[in-house]
Parts: sequence; structure tokens; C-alpha cells
Amino acid sequence: MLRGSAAFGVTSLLSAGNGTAAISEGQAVGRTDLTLRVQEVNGRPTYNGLSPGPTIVANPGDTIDVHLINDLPALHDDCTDNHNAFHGANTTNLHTHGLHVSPTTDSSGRFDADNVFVRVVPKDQVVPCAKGSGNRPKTFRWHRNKFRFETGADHPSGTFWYHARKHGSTFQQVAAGLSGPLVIRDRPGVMPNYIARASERILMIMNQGLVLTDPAGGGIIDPTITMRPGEVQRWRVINAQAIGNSFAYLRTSVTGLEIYQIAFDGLTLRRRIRVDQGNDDEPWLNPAALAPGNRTDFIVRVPRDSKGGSFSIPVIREVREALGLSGAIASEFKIEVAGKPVNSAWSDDDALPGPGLKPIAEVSRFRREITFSPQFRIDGQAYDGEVKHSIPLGTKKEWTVYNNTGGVHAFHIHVIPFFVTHINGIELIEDEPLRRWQDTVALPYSNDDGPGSITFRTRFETFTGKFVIHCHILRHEDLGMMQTVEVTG
Ligand SMILES: [Cu+2]
Repeated sequence: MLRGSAAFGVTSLLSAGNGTAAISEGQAVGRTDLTLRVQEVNGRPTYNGLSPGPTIVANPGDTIDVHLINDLPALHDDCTDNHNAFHGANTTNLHTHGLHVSPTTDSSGRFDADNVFVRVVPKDQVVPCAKGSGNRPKTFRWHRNKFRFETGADHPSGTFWYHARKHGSTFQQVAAGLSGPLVIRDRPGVMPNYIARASERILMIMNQGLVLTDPAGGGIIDPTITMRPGEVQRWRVINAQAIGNSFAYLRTSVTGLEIYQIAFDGLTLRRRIRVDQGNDDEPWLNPAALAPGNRTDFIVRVPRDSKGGSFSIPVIREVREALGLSGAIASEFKIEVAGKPVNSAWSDDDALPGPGLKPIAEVSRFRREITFSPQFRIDGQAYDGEVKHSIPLGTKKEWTVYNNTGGVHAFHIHVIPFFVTHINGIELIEDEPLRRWQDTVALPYSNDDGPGSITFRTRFETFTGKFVIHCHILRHEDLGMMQTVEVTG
């Protein structure tokens, strides 16, 4: 089922395909060398004429080369006195969200890696501020740029994504659809058989709706997925929304389907979690809820004796209910069970291999606190480009991030995941599903008891250089809710 309108346009950007992503282990359809041409179609930016962009698939240890070409028209609007206002609307770049890769250059120093400060401007863009205004002229690239992302052999397997991430235009460009899936394949033999053999679907929750992505780019909005009795599918779900309180829930109030969560933010869990269909809690207390930027993988099974039928899974796309607002924005995700039964592999064993990351023991000597504060500031200050956290390479840290505002925010740190241990000061016990690795986390808002908070542990290793922490409600980031971190070697 297709739905299209001039405003959203994804249907007109559709490419051929059935949405089946052949990315299970050992299937060699990965693209680790690709060109992304940023082109305007029907007044909005796309990757190669499509939105979302093509799925990037790599194995752990692969190098991903992306040739980014900016074919948007020149606007000459990069220079501004206030860089925490929207500016450089057609200037873009590329961020590999969740990958543990260099935040500066590749190992040869020749190519940019996940460097968020790079700005790829349109071909004939005039950038007068590039001349000695303190506006980092070295970070501008004209018309095209080659990014090289080198993953390590020990890089976690899982569901990541890429998106435009140029401060001042991030919100507009991601909201318009400049994003795409990025999958690091499972190592052969690591995942249980029933997951390794499941057919896969990648779903992106975008401002345009719920999109069943096509591996070549584009997709189907608010799709119908067909499953046969006995079939097992893996759904990789990415919350790529950029609007206000765009926390997403799959309200899996579906009888006749078994749905388990097997990974969060690309990192495999240590045991699968049956999705609690009755969990209406705020997003920070619901393991299957996704803040903007989060991903989760589900393994879904139709019982073999299912008589078939149509199911509809509402996807609540905003946290408005939790905030006491009415009129939730929802998408419909339809499942059609039909056809001859199949004998898909299955297991009743809940054990999973885990993320392959070393646990971090108590790090009480290295505590740090930051506060998301009103007017889109952190610690009372709007983003100013100065290093706020200088951290020696190899350091372990425990951070508490407070939210001293009445609204929700989403804390994200580039290039390294973190392990959440406390919510609102309450320690999460060992088997609590919310005690887990992630790279983006919903920050509870303040109430009469004081500010909301999240506490996590992380280690700053492998890479030196500057990168950022920021709110992943991207409009907040553009308006200044960001700080620079530098890992020094
Ligand atoms: Cu925010």
C-alpha cells in the first residue's frame, strides 16, 4: 500500500524492490563504497534522488567509503553572527550515528572520518567567513568530499544509521529525509540460528511516516508486511525523526504475533526481552520506546497454527500522551498473515550473545555532571565551539546528565556508546532491561522532586580528537544544546 503527497513525496521517490534486505550473515550484498549525491527533488533534499538513502552494509573491520556530492543550489548563507540559529541551509555533511570510528580523519590522515565539524557547501557557494574569521575555514569542503569510516575488527554488529549533521541545518535536513540505514553484519556463527536465518526488514520512523526501506534507497510509507504462518522475521527499527517530542513506541497490541527485542542502538542484548504490550510508561521507563536517534531490533514470529489475518500495529510517534498532551501522532504498521505455513527455525532459549563490549567496573573517582538547562543550553551556556570536556585517552568515566527543564531531551554522544546504570538517581538492578549499552538516551524531565537524570559509564579509548555531545531532538541541537569533547593522547 502506497501513500503519497506532494508534501511528503517519498512515494514519488520510490525505487523498485520489495523491501527485503538480504543482510543476514554471509550474504554478500553489502555496499562499502558508494556515492551519495545530495539532490533536490520536489523541493526537498534527497540522497541520489531517494529518501531515505541506500542501506550501507559492512562487516566488522570493513572500511566504508562515501563520496558525498552536494548538488544543492548555492545560498551563500554559512556566515552568521549567531551560529546557534538556523544557517547554511544547503550546506551538509555526513555522520555515521553509533559507529565507533575516528571523529577526525581516517588512519592515513587523507580523508575525513566521522568529523562533525566538516561542512560540504554547494558548488559555487561563497563563504566569506572562511577567511580568518575564527570560523574554522579548514572545515569547509566545496561541492564534494570523500569520507572514510574505518571500523575495527572488534566493532559491534548491529543496526546503525547515517544522516546529515551540519550544525545549523541538521534539523531541516534530517526532517526532510537526509538519512539512511547502516548495518554492520553479524559475525558468522555468533547469533542463534533462528535469528541468523530470519529474513530482515529495515523500518525507519521518519517525519514522513513509518518507512519500509528499500536496500537501494527509498521505501514504502506505512507499509503492509506479509508473513506466513510459522515465519520468523527480524525487524530493524530506526527512529530517524527530527521533530519535537518524537519518541516512538511500537504499540504491539497484536495477538497472534510473538515480538521480542534483541538489540538496542545496534548492540545485541544478553537475552531477548518479550515486548510488554501493556507498557504505557514514559519513554525512559519503556525498554522498547525509541528516543530520536535510537534503534531497536525485534525478532517476530507468527505461530505455525495461525489462521492468518490482518493485524495493525499502531506506532505512536510522539510522547505527547506522557506529557499530558492529547492528539498523539501515529502511524499504522500492517501485518498480513497469509499463505502456506513454513517451518522457520525457532528457539525457546532467551539467551543472546550480548554486545561484545567489556563491562566497566565502578568508576567513582571519575564522576562528572552536566545539566541540560532551559533555552536549549547545557550548563547554562549555548554551544560556543570551546572544549568543555578534555579527557585523556583510555579514561573511564561515570557521568550524570541532569535535565533541569520541563521538557524531554535526548542525550547523544558521538562515536562511543555508554552503559546506563541509573535513572533519576535510582540504580537499575542487574537484570533490569533498561540497564544496557546505548548511544542516545531519553532524559526524564524535571518535576516537583527536582531535575530528571540519567547516569552512565563509558570509556574514552581508541580515538583522540574533538567530537560532540548534544540533544538528539535536532532542533534543540541547532539552537545550541551541544558541547565539544576532546579526547587527548
Ligand atoms: Cu533537547
